Amino acid sequence: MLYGILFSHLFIACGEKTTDTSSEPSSEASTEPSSEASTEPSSEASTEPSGEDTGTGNLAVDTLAAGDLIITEIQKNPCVLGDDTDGDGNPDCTLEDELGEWVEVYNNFGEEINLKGLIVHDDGSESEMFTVSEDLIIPAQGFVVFGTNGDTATNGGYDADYVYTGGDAGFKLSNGDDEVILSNTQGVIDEVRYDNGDTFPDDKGYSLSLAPNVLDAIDNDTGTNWCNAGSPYGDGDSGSPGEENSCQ
Ligand SMILES: [Ca+2]
Ligand SMILES: [Ca+2]
Ligand SMILES: [Ca+2]
Ligand SMILES: [Ca+2]
Repeated sequence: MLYGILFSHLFIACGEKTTDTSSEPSSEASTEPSSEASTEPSSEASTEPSGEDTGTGNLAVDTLAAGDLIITEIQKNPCVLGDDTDGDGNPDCTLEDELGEWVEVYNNFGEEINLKGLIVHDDGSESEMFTVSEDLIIPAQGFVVFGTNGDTATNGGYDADYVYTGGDAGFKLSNGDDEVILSNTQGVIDEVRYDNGDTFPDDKGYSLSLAPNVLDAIDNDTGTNWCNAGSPYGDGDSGSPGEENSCQ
């Protein structure tokens, strides 16, 4: 092999086969790139003007403006009540808080959206955030569930559409007061700032649920528009991850 290459180089170097070798590659070079160049860019260019299309038929997250997504449910204090193991007369949580947290978001835009690039964060330190790093389709008038743990055996028994454990995902839902903020490069799409039970519900094992008749990114700023979830899921907590809310 090496000898062959050396040999052909020698030939070229000696000028023996200059006409032969120069004619062959040049004809290949002249036909191939030109045909590729003529077809590829034009097809790409024709899809691009359809705007923020992600190439898969769904609109990109940067298309969204304030109110186009709505935070509808926040499981800040998952619990799954079990036996009274510490003997204080009250049943104890059997689910580790940080393994069972999740947030539900509703697509109010009217068209399917690819949420890749959505930034989910709070008002605190920069570590309390994550960016959706892969394609994540939210249907029109549909939901996605962001979960801290995708294992249904240890997360309280719900299906996460996107798991934010690991990487830059230090995102936690305080059991007191905290914020959930959805942003793209244009700004904030929706935010909810829940308090420590002053106006928002505050019961362990029940997700904070936006009343189903209040599907609005402004109205979800008001604590009294939220309720304790009215139906059980998974291992026994109450909530409706991925489905329309109900109130207790
Ligand atoms: Ca928590
Ligand atoms: Ca937080
Ligand atoms: Ca809001
Ligand atoms: Ca729900």
